[in-house]
Amino acid sequence: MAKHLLVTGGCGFIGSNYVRQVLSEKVYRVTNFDKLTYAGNPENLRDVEGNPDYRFVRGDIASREDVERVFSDKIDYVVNFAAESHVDRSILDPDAFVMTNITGTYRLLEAARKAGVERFLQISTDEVYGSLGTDGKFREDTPLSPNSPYSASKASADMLALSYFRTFGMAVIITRCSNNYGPYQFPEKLIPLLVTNALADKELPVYGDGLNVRDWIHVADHCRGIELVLHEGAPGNVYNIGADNERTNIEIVKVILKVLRKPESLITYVKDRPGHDRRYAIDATKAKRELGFSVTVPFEAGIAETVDWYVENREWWERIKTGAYMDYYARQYNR
Ligand code: NAD
Ligand code: TDX
Repeated sequence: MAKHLLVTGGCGFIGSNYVRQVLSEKVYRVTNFDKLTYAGNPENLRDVEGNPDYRFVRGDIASREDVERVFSDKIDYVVNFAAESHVDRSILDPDAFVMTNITGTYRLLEAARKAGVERFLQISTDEVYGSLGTDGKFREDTPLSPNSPYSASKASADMLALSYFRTFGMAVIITRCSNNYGPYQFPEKLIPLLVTNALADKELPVYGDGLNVRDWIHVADHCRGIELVLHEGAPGNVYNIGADNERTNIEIVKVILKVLRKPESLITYVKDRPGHDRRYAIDATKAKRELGFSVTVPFEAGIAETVDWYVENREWWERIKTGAYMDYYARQYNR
């Protein structure tokens, strides 16, 4: 009998890429449990809807009843992607971040403990480590020092998850990945925002001096890392995932303008994000040494292919960018 994998937040960016990848490579029964917030888009998985091994259940991870309902079926593995994921929104209104990222993770952990699942993988982020100066990288033993309501809520979820290993012996594992890029990313995040604005000849907003550094990985490599950690990772452990690919934001802007053959005059420096972390860099040595993790997508090829995806899927992002949520958000940020 195929194992039953519960993926939460599978209609979002990384979750939808992961569901598509595992359905094409593995024999699982996959349940995608998603609230369908502004960031959850059923279009992202339209192509797998007819797959007999796939089912969608709409529900909120922070609702005890919704979670109990989904756990009434036997579940072997949980991969928790469901989250409020955008730092700028957490600055405007942290409420949903606390509800989903902390309470929601707690509700899932509790249901998974009662159900006796084999493995529970919490998808965390490098942002829980805070901000780096010019040298060094985040290792798994770097102290947590989150700076935004988003990263503080993710760090809280990590602490809860580890407590379920230490207290109850549940097989909880955590991944902390660097910034992802690729198809189906909501166009509020830097790369899809830049690409879609440039395609519409709109300004490209760059926060502060544009010299903040992010460490970029293609979403397909992140998803392969998650699958590896889910099966090979040691319970109670944290694994960093990254591609050793640090870039300043302004470098990213220039690469995208070059690929699209658009003028640098579109670049507009805007007011900085409050509490803006200066630099992230992930040391993924542990996952490489212990699990044989490696990346397969070189940045130059990955970014060109990603830009092409947005060029070819204009309808997908135009529908989002003309929707109510984007209007609200755009008003706050004057875009
Ligand atoms: P996303 O915002 O694109 O998708 C989040 C998904 O979760 C959406 O489908 C949304 O509907 C769903 N969701 C939100 N609240 C929910 C709730 N209460 N109950 C059920 N479903 C809910 O996010 P993403 O970029 O795909 O990120 C996925 C995960 O990966 C998050 O946990 C995030 O913290 C983590 N992460 C993201 C990145 C990145 O670069 N995007 C990097 C590292 C880690
Ligand atoms: O318009 C913009 N202009 C700009 O200069 C936006 C949206 C962002 N930025 C800067 C801020 C950051 O330095 O670009 C960088 C990347 O910003 P985001 O895309 O908002 O990502 P970040 O804040 O780094 O967080 C992301 O990576 C870690 C994801 O959103 C998180 O979910 C993940 O945990």
